[in-house]
Amino acid sequence: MFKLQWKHLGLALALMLTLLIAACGSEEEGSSSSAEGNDEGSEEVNYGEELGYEITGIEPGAGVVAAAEETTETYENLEGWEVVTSSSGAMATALGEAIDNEEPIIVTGWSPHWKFQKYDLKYLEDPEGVFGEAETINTMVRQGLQDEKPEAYKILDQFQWESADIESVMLEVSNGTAVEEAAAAWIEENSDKVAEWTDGTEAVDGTEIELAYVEWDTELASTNVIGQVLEAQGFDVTITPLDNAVMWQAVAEGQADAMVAAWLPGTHASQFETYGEDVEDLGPNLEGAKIGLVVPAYMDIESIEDLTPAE
Ligand code: PBE
Repeated sequence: MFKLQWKHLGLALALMLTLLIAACGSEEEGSSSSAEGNDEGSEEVNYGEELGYEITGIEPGAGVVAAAEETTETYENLEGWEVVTSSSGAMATALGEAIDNEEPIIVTGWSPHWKFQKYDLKYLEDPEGVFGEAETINTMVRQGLQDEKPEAYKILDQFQWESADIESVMLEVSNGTAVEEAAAAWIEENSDKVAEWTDGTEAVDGTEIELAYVEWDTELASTNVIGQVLEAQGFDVTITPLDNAVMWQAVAEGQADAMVAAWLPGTHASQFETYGEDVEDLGPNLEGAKIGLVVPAYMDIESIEDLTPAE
């Protein structure tokens, strides 16, 4: 009696499984054939299904992740979508793998970044403006730095470069060069620019300077470059990688002397609101920065609004 029941159950389960596999198989076929046949317009491509309704994020503390999470609430068509956080490195690996296989992927992206030099990518249009407009990357120093370490203050104040500069350092690093080496090479090749940063300052003898940063590709490059420039002027420089909010807090509370990683007005708006009054804003060290959702150019989609909600 028992045996018989089990047997029936086994049969029923096997049947269900077969049906399920068949259903999944036909669904997959359906979605891939619509992805290939793009003559019917981008609405036909259900990337959401292929992506499991997931956006590939970076570190949880990043402003671009917070903004991406906001898009899933602002855009009705992103109902059921999720931003999966990891690290900037993991995002870059996932992007590279997707591109190698010509698969779809949506990442939380930003410029300047080497990925735009290495791959053919595009920002998805953001008609609701969740990611904001062009941004600047500003230098923030602790209060009292000007009085206590005027030479460092002046160099940090004069530090300013272009997207092409930082991208060339980042590209080297992404190709496997140690960041210290890439920074040193850039400094050597750009002595005119560096001379403008140190203009009017005198060398010091071992004054300690603590720079805070986050291990984003941009910040790794900029912090190493300005750190080495300070070192060449006689400073004893320590660079400390922290979480985004902790980086802001460290400068606000004076544990760190400075950071060159404040993305404003949008990306770090909430950190600026919390800590802005306790730091000194030395203004942009780079203009024309941007954040948003980034996809490979081969994806048949132009706007965040083209994505379809999870079923
Ligand atoms: N980023 C790089 C940071 C700022 C610098 C865009 C990943 C962020 O989203 O907070």
